[in-house]
Amino acid sequence: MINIVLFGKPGAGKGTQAEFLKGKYNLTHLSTGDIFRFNIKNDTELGQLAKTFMDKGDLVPDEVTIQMLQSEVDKNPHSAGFLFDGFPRTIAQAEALDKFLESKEQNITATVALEADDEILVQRLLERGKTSGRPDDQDEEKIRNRYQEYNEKTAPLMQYYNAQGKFYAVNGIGSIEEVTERLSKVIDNL
Ligand code: B4P
Repeated sequence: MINIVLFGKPGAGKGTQAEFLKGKYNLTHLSTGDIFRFNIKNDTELGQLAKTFMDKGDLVPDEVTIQMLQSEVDKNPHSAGFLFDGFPRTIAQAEALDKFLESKEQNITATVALEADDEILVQRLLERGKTSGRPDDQDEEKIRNRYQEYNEKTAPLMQYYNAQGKFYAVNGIGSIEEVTERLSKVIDNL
């Protein structure tokens, strides 16, 4: 069983690459961003709460996100492994994930980061914003806030997983196929 964390700045291509990797490695894909957006679309209580944070480009509070992720994992008891996309995004989330997996006698196999320069990613998100309808992609100030959140709260996770000998990074710039190839090389060698 392998459990992979797909890591990277907003717009690095986590969601894009997860679409390919989940099939290739038979993993259950859990994207916290997608789950929040599903709840927003269906106007659930969780969606209404998440929307107030996401629309500004802020992270959704840990308690809510952790609980939601755990219940999604529990919905897939026969999974051959998970691809965590956009989770964890804080040290508290990473610690909670380690503890939760340990309680199931599992662990994170590897965290693989997609690396890219902020300015290229801002352009990608503004481009996506023209068609995605996502409020957090349409305003450069909100996009910049997402990078600030990343730098303050998410970037320390590189050290967290590095200390466990589980951190790998690949270049996220290039064609989608080239990036999939780079990620596959890392996963195949785990
Ligand atoms: P997410 O939904 O996780 O997404 P993301 O950061 O926008 O980007 P991703 O890296 O998946 O980019 P994508 O493949 O789509 O987060 C959104 C928000 O949800 C967060 O800001 C936060 O508020 C909340 N949230 C989610 N998880 C949370 C958590 N754990 N805790 C708290 N809050 C949480 O790619 C982006 C664009 O680039 C696309 O248009 C794509 O087509 C393009 N692209 C991808 N790869 C490319 C390539 N190789 N070349 C050119 N373009 C490429």
